[in-house]
Amino acid sequence: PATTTWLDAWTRQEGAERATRAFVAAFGREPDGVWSAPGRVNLIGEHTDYNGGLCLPTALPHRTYVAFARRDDDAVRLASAQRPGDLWTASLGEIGPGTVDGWGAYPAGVAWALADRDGDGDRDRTRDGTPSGFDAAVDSCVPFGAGLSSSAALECAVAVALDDAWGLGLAADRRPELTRACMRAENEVVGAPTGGLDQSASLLCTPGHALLLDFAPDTPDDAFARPRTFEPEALGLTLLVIDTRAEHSLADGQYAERRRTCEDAARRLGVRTLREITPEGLDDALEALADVARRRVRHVVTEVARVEEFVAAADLAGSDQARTSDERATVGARLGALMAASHASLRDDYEVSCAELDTAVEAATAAGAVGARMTGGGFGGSAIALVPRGTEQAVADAVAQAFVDRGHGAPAFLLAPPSGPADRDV
Ligand code: GAF
Repeated sequence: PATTTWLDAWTRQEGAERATRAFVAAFGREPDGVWSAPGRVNLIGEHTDYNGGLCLPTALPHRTYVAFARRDDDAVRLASAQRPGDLWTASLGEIGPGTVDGWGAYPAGVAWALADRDGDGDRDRTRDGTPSGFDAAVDSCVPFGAGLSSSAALECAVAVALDDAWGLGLAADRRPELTRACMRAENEVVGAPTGGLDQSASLLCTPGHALLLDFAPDTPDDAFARPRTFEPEALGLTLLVIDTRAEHSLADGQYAERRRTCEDAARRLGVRTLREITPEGLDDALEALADVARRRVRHVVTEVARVEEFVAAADLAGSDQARTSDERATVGARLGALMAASHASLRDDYEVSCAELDTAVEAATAAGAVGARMTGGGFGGSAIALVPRGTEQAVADAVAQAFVDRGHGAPAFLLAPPSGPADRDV
């Protein structure tokens, strides 16, 4: 029989204490403070960010905690509770594209990007003068490699720490600039060609809401991210996350290949991004494309439309129009149907699902979920399911049993009430 493992989020206090302990053990002094940032799930809008499309993430209660202290010199020293005794070191001046690797490239890349905000290659001056080096120790309850943005959580926690340490003032009211720095770290220093969903979610989500992100190229910063109603509990539903524990990596060639196919198709169609293709214009666009590109483009265009429909249905959930239990059930069923359609499109047209993700979605749905889908980049990682409140354990048990029956390794489960963004803890 299957055992069902729940991955609980730490309290903010517990996370801060753990990171502080790791800091003291590694550096023999107290940190200046602790900053943290959440992982995310994406409710719908997958592989749309780098196509100028829409995404709808929520932040997890699971966070990465960074205990941090400035240094008087240029050194960057990083410790992780997951790798006791192992220090990652570099000097600030040597960090840049192609010069660092390993896990430290994520935090170091953020420091590089924040020290070069104008992009001219010279270090920008901060309020306190030249950016200083720093010591940082990391601990996290965001599961690694689970498609829940553990990398972005690390980048964004370091970004808000550096924002304070270097007196940049971006976290207060210019968070999209922090988002761009974290994206540059990931794209240019780590070398993963990701699209910005994860860093935006970790820096911009607000508790109790989903975040509607608009990646259309000319979107101004003040229209880029809008909090939207997402109250599954008002519909008698709970968001369940299923970490399949199937290996997932974004630096491998598949993600980059999908992105390249979309960019080539956009060029062929004479548009800046696939966002410009409307559902009405889709058939004409598909005629101009060969088989594989045709399916990839069909996914992107239909997925953007599904985000719009999902947002409209989720808005209804909070309105007077969904007062009776029948009306609420109709809205829940609509959200679920859109999730199911998104999964089918990612599986069949975009080809980024895998056996474990399909098992998770099928088993959750068979056990009563109103809808389920893979979330994040795919090729392993996590799925999400909207399940009737009170059935979380039963659905999780059924999914765990299906994994045993189909010979997959054991999955793990998380509860994911929409939570808060990157911030200072102590
Ligand atoms: C990964 C990437 F990092 C995001 O940018 C996004 O493209 C996602 O896959 C797919 O929607 O999480």
